[in-house]
Formats: sequence, structure tokens, C-alpha cells
Amino acid sequence: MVVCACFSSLCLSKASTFLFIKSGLVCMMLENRSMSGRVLLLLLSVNVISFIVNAVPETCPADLGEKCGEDGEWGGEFFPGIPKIKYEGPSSKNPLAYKWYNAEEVILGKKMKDWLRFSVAFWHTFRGTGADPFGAPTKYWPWEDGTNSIAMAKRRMRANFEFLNKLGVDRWCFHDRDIAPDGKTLQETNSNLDEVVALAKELQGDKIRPLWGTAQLFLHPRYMHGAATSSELGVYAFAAAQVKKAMEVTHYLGGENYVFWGGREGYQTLLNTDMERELDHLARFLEAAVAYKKKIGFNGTLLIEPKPQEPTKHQYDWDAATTLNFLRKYGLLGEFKLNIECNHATLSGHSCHHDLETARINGLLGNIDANTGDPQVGWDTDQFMTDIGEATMVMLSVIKNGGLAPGGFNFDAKLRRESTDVEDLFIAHISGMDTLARGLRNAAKLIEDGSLAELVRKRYSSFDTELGGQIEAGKADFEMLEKNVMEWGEPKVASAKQELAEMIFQSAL
Ligand code: XLS
Ligand code: NI
Ligand code: NI
Repeated sequence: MVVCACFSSLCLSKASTFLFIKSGLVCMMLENRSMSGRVLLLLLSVNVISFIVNAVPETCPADLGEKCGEDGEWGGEFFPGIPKIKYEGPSSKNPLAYKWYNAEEVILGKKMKDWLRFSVAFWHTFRGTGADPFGAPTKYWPWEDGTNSIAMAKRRMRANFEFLNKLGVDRWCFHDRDIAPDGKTLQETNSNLDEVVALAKELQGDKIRPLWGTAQLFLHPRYMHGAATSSELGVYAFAAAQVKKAMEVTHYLGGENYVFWGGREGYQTLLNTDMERELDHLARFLEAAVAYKKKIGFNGTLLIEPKPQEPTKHQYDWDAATTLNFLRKYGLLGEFKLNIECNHATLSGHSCHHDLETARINGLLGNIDANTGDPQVGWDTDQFMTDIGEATMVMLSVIKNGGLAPGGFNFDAKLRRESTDVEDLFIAHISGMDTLARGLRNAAKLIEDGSLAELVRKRYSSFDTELGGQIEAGKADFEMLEKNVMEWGEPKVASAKQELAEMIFQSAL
């Protein structure tokens, strides 16, 4: 009876129709011999008719009562009770405050917000459901009505901007299909996207911009063999059309970068795969993207995001070094930078720091997908970074790179399946931002202290000599070096001082 009572107050609302149908049946079973059962049955039939007429519910979710405004759309805040998140300093115990991230504070000559350039990933934060291969969704955000309608997409977009504003983050990242539903044809899909993007543009105001946009080229079954590396020409062409549109939309929203993540650009077995041909196709695809970027006057950076596997067994953009070699082979080096995702780096058997440094020393460090994996789990767990040591290493690379702009830190990270409160979305981002802010402070301490750099400088000091200079300038041939060895005899080899380096590093944390 309690269950039915709570539904009966809502069953006249059109928005609740789809929920009512499910719940109404339960009520009917419970109450089918009573008067109220008959009334409910009647209401159910009315709703079934209305459901058929309005196949897609277009209004406020059913369980919200007063939160639905007069026009049937969401009324009021999405995150009531969550204040604008402020910096309160390290002694604060408030979970909804920054302890280390103080946006305006200057560290090594730059504001923290300019070093860090944080971004929220729409797909995890607003489309993540907590589902995994073994279990159904666990998260039911109050504004979700269970549909993938345009009305729902718009409501989600409003929630996204309230979230960004409360968090004080000026950037967001999206896939085309996260933000708007697929239609029956590409034309219809594009027009759905245009409708939602127009709202996003309005909600962005003057301050908020996409850090990057991208095309989702991995979820739809057409992409099962890949997109640019599919064995099917029609799929290659479809992917091209999708990227074309996603680039236009990113440009329209003022996006600063555009990402290519080769989700299914790889193979399951070489027995049925022409790897050389697939890689050539991928290069042709990226060349066409460069040409189109120039044609539409999009000045953002094109980024490739390496990942070794998952979903395919072997992905072509395995890690930073592999991607770099691909770009070099196809003459694309000047056109792309890399988006290094920490959890992808560790999946490929490196540390995040390794892949950042590989990108940086080649002039390719463009953006970071800030997340972390789990040492006990062998896949992309996409957790928010909490390890201060890892964050400090990351920030050492970023500082050496002079920052990431026009790139930034995108939280390609999700709540654990078991975290189901709306406030957990805030707590997770605050914790991730504080971790990186702490990493920045520690890295600055290490740089200002100078003893780690001095240890490294000393380690290579034998090259700070005349002969060292000749070697580094490429002027020392083998005969010349042999002559020196004959004179010197056995070289003296110094300690690497690893434990001392670790001690200095730890003292900054
Ligand atoms: C998946 C990737 C993906 C990209 C964008 O593992 O990290 O989320 O960042 O397509
Ligand atoms: Ni990513
Ligand atoms: Ni990832």
C-alpha cells in the first residue's frame, strides 16, 4: 500500500508515465481485489494510452514531485545542499572543500588554476551508471528518467553546468554520443547533436569551454572491426563523417583540443588482419582530419590518446613511444600531440611518469587524462588519482613542460560501483583535484630545493668536460674514444644514489 500511495500521487503526470507502467503493475497485483485497485487499474489504462501517444517521456523524472517545474521540466537545483566548493586549507575537515587546491594561489610564477586546467569528463560523471560485466547499474541520479531522449540529454547538460559551476571548474570533455542520442540516420543523429550543443553553448556562458571533444567510435556495433582501421570501407567512411561533425561541434563550442582515442583501432588476431594496410588507413584518416581542421579554421590541438589494449587485444596506439613512431613514419609529427592517460600508461607496463616524459622530451605532451589504475587489477579501472607520490611525479613532468596549455587535466575517472550518492561525484573530483594540487606543491618544493636536480646533474657530470662536449656534439669517433681509454685504463664508476634520491623525494611529500 505504501508503494502504491507514493506512485498514485504521480500517476497523472505525463513525465512519470513510463515509471508508472512498471510500478502500476505492482500496485495492481497488490490491490486487485480492492476499490483502490480498480482506480489504479483505470489510471493505468489512461497512462498506457498516454504512453503509446507519447512514446518518449519528455518531462521531469517520476520520483521528483515538487522538483518538476510547471512546464514539466526540472525545477530548481540538481545538487541542492551542495555549496560552491571553496578552498579551506589543509586543516579543514569539510569533505566539500578544497584543502590543497587554491585556484588563485601562485606557484612557481603561475596560478594553480593555470597549471592544472581541470576538466570534468561528461561520460563518466553524467553517463556512468556503475554497471559492470557482472552487474546492473547501481547509480540512479535523481534527474535521470531512464530514457535516452533529447529532453533527457538537455536536462543532463543543465546538471553538468551546475556541477561545473559549483566545483569551480571551467572545462569539460565529451564524446558526441555522450551528450546526444543516436537517431535513425546520420542526418537525424547530427540534428539531435545540434539541438543539445546549442543548449550547451548557451549554458557555457563566457567562461566555460570544452577542454576537448571527441567522437565515440567504439560503442556502436558498426565499429566492431574498428573505425579508421575497419576492414569495411563503409565503416571507414561513416567514422569520417562522424569525426567531421564532432570536430565542427567542438569548434563551435570553443573547444581547445580534439582527441582521437583508437578504442577499436587494433586487432584480436593477426591471422585475419592486414596490419600494414590498417595502419596505412589510420594514417590516411588522420591526414584527412588535419585537412578538415584547417578547412574549418579550428586552431585547437589534435591529440592522440595511447592505450595498449581493451577493448581490442592489441591497440595500435600502444603507448607514447609507439604512437610517436607512427606519427613519425607517416609524417604527422607537427600535426598531433599526445593525451597521456595515467591508467593507460600503467596498462602498457610503464609508469604514468614514464609516458609523460616520453611525450615531453619529444615535444608531444599535450594533455593528461588524469586517473589511476589499481595495482591488483589488470584493466582500465579509471579511478580518481589519490597517490600523492604519483601526483608529484606527474607534476614534475608538467612543470618541466612549462604547463599543459592549451591542454589540461581531464578527469577521465569514475566513481566506484559501490559509491552511489550524488555528493560522491563532488567528493571524487575534489579529492582528485586536491591530489594533483598537492603534487604541484610538492614538485615545486623539490624544484626550489634543488637537491634532486643537483644529484642528477652530478650523476652525468663526467660529460660536462671537453670530451663529453665532443661526444654530445656528435664529434667523437670510435678511434678517438679508444685512444682515451688506452690512456685512462679502467673507468671509475660512481654510485647512482637511488636511495638518496628516494629520500629527497619522500621528504617533499
Ligand atoms: C578509454 C578512454 C576514453 C578516451 C576518450 O579508455 O580513456 O575515455 O579518453 O574516448
Ligand atoms: Ni581517456
Ligand atoms: Ni581510459
